[in-house]
Amino acid sequence: MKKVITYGTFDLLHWGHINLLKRAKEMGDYLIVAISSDEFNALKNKKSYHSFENRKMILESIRYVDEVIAEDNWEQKITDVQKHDVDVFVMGDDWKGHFDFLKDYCEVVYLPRTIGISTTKIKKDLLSV
Ligand code: C2G
Repeated sequence: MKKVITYGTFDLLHWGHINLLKRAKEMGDYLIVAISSDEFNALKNKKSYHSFENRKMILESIRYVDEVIAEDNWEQKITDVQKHDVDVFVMGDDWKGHFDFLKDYCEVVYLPRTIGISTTKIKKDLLSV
């Protein structure tokens, strides 16, 4: 079984996230999503609208997602890849190059981001309604 992993906050889930999750799942048979905890979001200078528990519940309901784990820090990726026997690490290409150190442990793939949508854009657009 080919296992894929990806990481993110996935707040205010939108079609750009779904495009990423769909393509990530198509790269294997089993997709793990490591979702940023509220505390880790603070480290990323992000404040989620939905709590970790609710973002986790939403992600677990998506047909492409097989397992959701917590992302608590920047350092856990190598351990995650080894512990979960991951074959492919996938991220949107806004992260291109940032995680190349994982190439010693698994395949690393950066997928084109979906243009025209982001959680930040949603928040901004709603403010101007
Ligand atoms: N994404 C995308 N297209 C968009 C928006 C997001 O492909 N229009 C992708 C991002 O590239 C990322 C994933 O969806 O791979 C999740 O995006 P975020 O929730 O913004 O995650 P981020 O804050 O980038 O956290 O350790 C890695 C970090 O946790 C990534």
